[in-house]
Amino acid sequence: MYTQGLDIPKGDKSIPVEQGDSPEAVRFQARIDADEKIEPKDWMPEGYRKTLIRQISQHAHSEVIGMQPEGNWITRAPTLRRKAILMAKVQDEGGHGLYLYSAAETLGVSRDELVDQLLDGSAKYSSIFNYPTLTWADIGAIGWLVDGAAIMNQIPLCRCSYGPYARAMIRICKEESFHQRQGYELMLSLSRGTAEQKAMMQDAFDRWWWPALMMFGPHDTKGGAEGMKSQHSEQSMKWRIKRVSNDELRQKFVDVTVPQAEYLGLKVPDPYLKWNAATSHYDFGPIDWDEFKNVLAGNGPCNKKRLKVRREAHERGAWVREAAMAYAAKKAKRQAA
Ligand code: FAQ
Repeated sequence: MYTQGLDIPKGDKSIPVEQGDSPEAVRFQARIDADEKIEPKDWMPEGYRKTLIRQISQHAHSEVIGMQPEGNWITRAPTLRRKAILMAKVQDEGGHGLYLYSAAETLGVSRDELVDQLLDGSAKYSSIFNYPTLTWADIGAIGWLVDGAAIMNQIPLCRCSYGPYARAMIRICKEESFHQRQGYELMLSLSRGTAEQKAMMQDAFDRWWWPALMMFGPHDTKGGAEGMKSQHSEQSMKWRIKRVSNDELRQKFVDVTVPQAEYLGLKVPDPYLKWNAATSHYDFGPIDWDEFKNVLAGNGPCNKKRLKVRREAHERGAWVREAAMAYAAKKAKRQAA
């Protein structure tokens, strides 16, 4: 949708590979510093364009792969109301993927290229979607924690310097906010249920808490496993693609979520979790970065299954793409006649 009529030059040689301190680069950074939005046809350093394609496409892939863990429960939702909500939510995630692929396309890359990178396993998507949904309580935990973490990370992206990404994020955040609330409301009803339901909720919370904290990415400064320092934050913050650092967002998420867990009667699975009156934040224990690295390397509990399902869905959808292309060609021919 965004790309209609944009005529973006692919691999345009007039855009220098290195931003350096050319007059264009200086003007570009001044525009960023003045909080101006950068639009698709504006001059931009190649590194800025590549960083955006990487981040936006990873984000799009996450939304699309993220449909699977919850989609797994649509046929088994306990009531018609819950089923209708879950179907709408999963559909929303697919829609988010589409807005994001469209935003990435404005940077001169095609959706086909991006989808191929997902299917051949060379593109990343969020670590969180490689964990299984074992019980119905996982659906509540995902809405509350995963969408909760996603909103925490994505609200600042509404102020991202790149116009098409920032505008896509505004709509996405509105929908994510509904998703988070439905997840919390689901947990709230379990918290008022039987002892078995409460135990199921605690079990889901125990399994999703740490992976949710990993969603924010590596530490701003070195910590945990070898090499687990955010590589892109410094430059992305300078370009105002990212507005708040990984660790700051993670801390905000912990501070907001712990009281919500307590209200539900849940125990946070972290022996080091403690309110720190001096900093007015919760201190929390070390993240298992080896687990994170393992998931990113393709060895999480569900990585292989997620990609297999996605590849099969893509193959099964080939006839739809072919039919759409044939229809577009027929329409174009009629218009030309
Ligand atoms: N998983 O230098 P940084 C959702 C990678 S959407 C996998 O800090 P950056 C909605 C990172 O890509 C969830 N990889 O990187 C929903 C980089 O690798 P690379 C997705 C991760 O980009 C809910 C390397 O580590 N949200 O949940 C992860 O500056 C329910 C170094 O990291 C977004 O994508 C991770 N968790 O910061 C859907 C938001 N963390 O590319 C369905 C937009 C880091 O060099 C159901 N993205 N890596 O090979 C962002 O804000 C950023 O890209 C970060 C990472 C913060 C994720």
